Amino acid sequence: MLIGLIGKANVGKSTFFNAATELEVQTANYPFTTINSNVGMTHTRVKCVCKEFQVQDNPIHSVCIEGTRFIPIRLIDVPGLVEGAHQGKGLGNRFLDDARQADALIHVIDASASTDKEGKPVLAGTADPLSDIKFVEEEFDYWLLSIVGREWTKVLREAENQVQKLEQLLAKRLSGLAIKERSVFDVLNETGLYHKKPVNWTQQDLLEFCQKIRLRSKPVIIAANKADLQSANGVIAAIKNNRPEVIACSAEAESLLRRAAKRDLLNYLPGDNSFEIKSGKSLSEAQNKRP
Ligand SMILES: Nc1nc2c(ncn2[C@@H]2O[C@H](COP(=O)(O)OP(=O)(O)OP(=O)(O)O)[C@@H](O)[C@H]2O)c(=O)[nH]1
Ligand SMILES: [Mg+2]
Repeated sequence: MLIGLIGKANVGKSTFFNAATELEVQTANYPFTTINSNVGMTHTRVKCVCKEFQVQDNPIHSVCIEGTRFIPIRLIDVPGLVEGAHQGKGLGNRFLDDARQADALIHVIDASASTDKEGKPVLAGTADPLSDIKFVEEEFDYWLLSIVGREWTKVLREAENQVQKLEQLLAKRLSGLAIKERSVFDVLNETGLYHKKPVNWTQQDLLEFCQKIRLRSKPVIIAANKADLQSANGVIAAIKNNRPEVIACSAEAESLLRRAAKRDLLNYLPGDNSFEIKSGKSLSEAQNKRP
């Protein structure tokens, strides 16, 4: 399983990646810190069946810690997007090619509203994370459009020949993106494009096809990052109204907790809702400031 971390520049994607993988890629409070994609391993947690079935852990495939099983997942951190990336703004959107095999996406946003559209730091609470979600999704759709629409005349010719069905022709273009013929078929039907000759498709038809294929083939959750900052509270509540898949998180807090747990200062398993300071451990004043 491969999960792609996408989002606007400077929202905390690489900090999230570091927290999840325990690697140390560069992070900084300015846009385009990441120029090349990073790949690492992380885990998803599920309840283990070891106790129920009285079976032993098989550490080759995953790890069980106190009844919680950690299943390995590959994570890819890509450079940030800005509005107009498909027209070459910022670093453009071609680096999304690195995440083309992703089975699902985590769309990281700066829920504290402290970065503008270009990812530059601004006063917390003054930016617009809701419109960021929209433009990042649009940039993703434009990237898909560049793949589907490349040498479109070739598709038109092949469609005229009728050797292959339309869903086969389009699925061939999308095969490198882990998108199946069945999904293409369903989207063609859902949009009504199945019965419209490709020669009559408008640019808007192509874009709508790309939007629908993204929604179907790249499930996404929104990670509302920087939730440790007060300005994030109202933003997260507002996003939840129309995007219930949003999950509040603080990549920086997660990093700190993991490091402290490694140093045996805390009882904390990655993904726990809370943590405990181990008895007998004395923390410094700075460490005592809980995230
Ligand atoms: N308060 C707070 N700051 C965070 C959090 N996560 C990241 N940051 C800060 O946000 C800034 C940007 O972090 P990065 O991880 O470099 O962001 P990015 O999205 O990878 O940025 P690009 O690679 O430039 O697109 C850094 O100063 C981080 O310390 C968080 O959970 N809370
Ligand atoms: Mg980065």
